[in-house]
Amino acid sequence: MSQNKKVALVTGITGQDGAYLAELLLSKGYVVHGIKRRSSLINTQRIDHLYADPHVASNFHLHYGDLSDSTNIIRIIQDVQPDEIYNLGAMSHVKVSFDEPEYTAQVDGIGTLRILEAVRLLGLTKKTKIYQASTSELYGLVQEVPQSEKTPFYPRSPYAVAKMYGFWITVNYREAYDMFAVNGILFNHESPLRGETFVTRKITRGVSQIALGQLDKIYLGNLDAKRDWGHAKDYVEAMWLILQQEKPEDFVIATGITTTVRDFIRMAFSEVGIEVEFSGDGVNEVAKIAKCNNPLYQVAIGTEVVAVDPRYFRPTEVELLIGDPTKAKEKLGWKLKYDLPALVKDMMESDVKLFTK
Ligand code: NDP
Ligand code: GDR
Repeated sequence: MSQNKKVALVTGITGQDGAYLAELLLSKGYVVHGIKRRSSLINTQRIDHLYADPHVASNFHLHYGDLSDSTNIIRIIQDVQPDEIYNLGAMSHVKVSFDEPEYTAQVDGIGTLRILEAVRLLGLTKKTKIYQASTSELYGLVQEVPQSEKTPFYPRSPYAVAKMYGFWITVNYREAYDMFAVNGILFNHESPLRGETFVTRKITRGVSQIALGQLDKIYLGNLDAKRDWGHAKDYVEAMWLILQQEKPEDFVIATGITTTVRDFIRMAFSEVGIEVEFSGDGVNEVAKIAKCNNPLYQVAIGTEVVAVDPRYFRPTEVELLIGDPTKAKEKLGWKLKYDLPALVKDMMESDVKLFTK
């Protein structure tokens, strides 16, 4: 029976996007293979429920692997013979990439080449379609707004530079070997499954804990940074749509709306009935409780709940991202189900529940 089903291989399956994408592909009847890294503690929390469901269990398989290991990648692709590969695996933290630049280049840059070259060497260029997880970080220092498929790149971190290699090697293999290899240039997307050190999740976790009396303050970096935030569930749908096109093409996936980190904080507090007031200049800035409209939470007016800590500043920052999703809407028929308020609500509900337990 499984011979008639499409087979997908997902790198980064244990991450935020890997988990949502695996769920989506299983719901569409795919056989899904994922590559996970060996770790000293179990790292499959985001996908454990996919094993638990007996209806999908036989369609879901995990392989140990690492994007820094060519032979391992070749062997897995040879065994799996995928129709579609989603290359989501990456050292995905921009700030950490300044601490681990060489490793980031190995995994995010050369890792992409390893996938493409494995498909080519194994003679799968006509069978296997490849999705590369490219990023709005490629735009870096603002060249134009909103940013579209035509906007020039100016990467601002070792992460973005590594992803720039990933982007162009994907384009090059498409042109050189006539492969269906494409980039989704995805702007920031978040969810209750977002890693805890990315700013949105750090905020929703922190705000939930403050409301519940478990934490005094959140320390953050650049509150002026502006991001185009969407929901990861909507964005994995776009990944799938990009691989279902007749012609291999790159697409920007974004909401088209940008918001500061400071306003995201306001929105998160507002979800638990708390108003905050900011004062200071971005370096010495703090936020204090101005109003609490929710009797469930005992937070005193005037309490300082957010402070800036320069340790979270980046040596070179990306100040403004705002994407133009016109091409994706027109050609893919891609539609957003979540706007920013719905995203913040989803994340806050999930984190309040998490910490209430
Ligand atoms: P996560 O950080 O949540 O997940 C990254 C995944 O990559 C994890 O499964 C991680 O494994 C895995 N990984 C890390 N290093 C390696 C390695 N050496 N070999 C194999 N796998 C590895 O990221 P997201 O899910 O948010 O993002 C998915 C992809 O999309 C990434 O490539 C990211 O750079 C890119 N992207 C993300 C955007 C976003 O806003 N979320 C926007 C644009 C692009 P482990 O669980 O063991 O750490
Ligand atoms: P980003 O996401 O760098 O855009 O990369 P992140 O959430 O880390 O930062 C967004 C903005 O918030 C500012 N910021 C802070 N960031 C973090 N992590 N922690 C803080 O305390 C903090 N305070 C302020 C940052 O300076 C930045 O301007 C994400 C990742 O998912 C990438 O893999 C992906 O490619 C891009 O999104 C699109």
